[in-house]
Amino acid sequence: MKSLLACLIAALGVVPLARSEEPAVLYARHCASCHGPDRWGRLGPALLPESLERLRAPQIAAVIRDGRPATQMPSFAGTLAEEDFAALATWLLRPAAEPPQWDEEHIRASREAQPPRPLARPIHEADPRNLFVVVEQGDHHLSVLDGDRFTVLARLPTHFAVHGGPKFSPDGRFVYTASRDGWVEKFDLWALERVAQVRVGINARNLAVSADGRFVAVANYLPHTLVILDADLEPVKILTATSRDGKTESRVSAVYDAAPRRSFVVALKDLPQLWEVSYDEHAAPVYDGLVHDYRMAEALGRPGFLHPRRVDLDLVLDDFFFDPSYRRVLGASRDGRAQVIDLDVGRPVAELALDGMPHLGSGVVFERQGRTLMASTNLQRPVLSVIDLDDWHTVAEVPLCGQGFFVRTHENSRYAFVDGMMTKECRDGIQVLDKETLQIVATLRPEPGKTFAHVEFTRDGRHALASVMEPAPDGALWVIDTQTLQLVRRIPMNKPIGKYNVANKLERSGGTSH
Ligand code: DHE
Repeated sequence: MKSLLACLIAALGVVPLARSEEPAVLYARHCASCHGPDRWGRLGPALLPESLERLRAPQIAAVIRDGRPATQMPSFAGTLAEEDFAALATWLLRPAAEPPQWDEEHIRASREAQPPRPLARPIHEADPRNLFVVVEQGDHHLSVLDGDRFTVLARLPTHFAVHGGPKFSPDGRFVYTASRDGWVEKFDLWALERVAQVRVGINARNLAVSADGRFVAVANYLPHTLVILDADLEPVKILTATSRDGKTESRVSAVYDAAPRRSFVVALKDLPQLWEVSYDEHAAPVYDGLVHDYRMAEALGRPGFLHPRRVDLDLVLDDFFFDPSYRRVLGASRDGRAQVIDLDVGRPVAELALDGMPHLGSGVVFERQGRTLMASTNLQRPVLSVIDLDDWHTVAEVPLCGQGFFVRTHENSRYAFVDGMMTKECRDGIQVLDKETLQIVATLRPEPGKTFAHVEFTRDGRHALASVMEPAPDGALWVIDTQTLQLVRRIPMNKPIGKYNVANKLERSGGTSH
């Protein structure tokens, strides 16, 4: 199977320079391996009028020529001729041969499930709360790793290009993944096997599992839906993301579980709104500014349950961070503004002084000198911003070697780890922040020249794992001793990307994503 590598090779001009061929031929040669032969999306997003509606041909041409910062979209300048950019852009705005459709019938028809084995305990000896699942993008596998012995218990095949964090059931036995081509899979970490799968869309973003374990919500770019499944991946409800008047649709950027609120919070890509969808049967009515909504909800007798409450914003925010109470959402827009939204009052309550493009989604929380702070990287500026969560002021901007991407810490560690995986200069080194002095005190660079990124701690915070994101045989996980900062073990893997510890996620450690 061709991969992102094929795109990069094409971008680097390893294939012969193509000049003024038919756009369809150019697409098949340079774009299809990432965006799919049918333009329905694979590792890259769908490229169809339905998903590109906000972009005009010159803007699309510019993205093809220059690439997109902080994504895996490379620049094709030097590979394609100037006239090819415009021709391809115009061609991409034409309808696809096969119209993209994925409704409830398709979803139901794609579902396969088997009852989990009746086990009293896991079939392995590892601590089930200290397991890691590791997404290996090289050959599309999920590795299950014993977080005490650092041994691989199983490698389970997944669908193409799992993206974003897999999410655990509240008891930690099951893990759910979403792949970019719309497949959701459920794996049993006790029996070490897949137990269910369903395709919920053509181009999916991520998923969230409700804190009570009853629902799995999946955000789709295409179609423009939030799909709510039950724990066995049966569809329960499909919500199309529309404006209040129903006239404008939006791609759904991401969905998060706001456990203390018993709701999903949903980011939209094309509308200045966020949604809150309660999974509490006794949720208060959703007034939402719509009289008929309210009356209908009252008539149904379950006024707020699985019903979107729309929160109006001043701008489109699609990268989110939640404060520990989940009452406040910190959101960033693509054009570099950041705001605090109070979900209880349903509006923005503060602006954040964060120039550039803060990567709030990868932020972490930690305590320092009696204050609760959050730290976020910035996709445009080489700084780590540290913000006081009580009054939103910026405590420090810690200079980094280049723009940071992921940041991680743990309650039991004095350090936070910041990678620079999207930069040329710093992609092979992880910088270590002393959370007390707010100074960078070390850079870990075990394999110079190879991307080294995405840290996750063990349950006790004593060790951390980080990826050498290279295909086999060069890819690996390194185990870091978080007291001495020594690299103590190398575990070979095939382009490992993210890794996720069961207990840290379920116990909502402030040092990691949830
Ligand atoms: Fe991600 C999480 C969006 C590109 C690896 N990424 C997320 C989440 C979102 C997001 C909204 C949070 C969802 C969650 O965890 O439930 N990612 C985006 C983009 O918009 C972007 C920039 C463009 C795109 O292609 O979609 C993007 N992401 C990438 C990559 O190129 C990465 C490095 C490699 C890949 O897998 O495609 C990548 N994203 C990740 C990882 C997480 C993630 C490893 C989970 C982080 C975590 O620790 O929780």
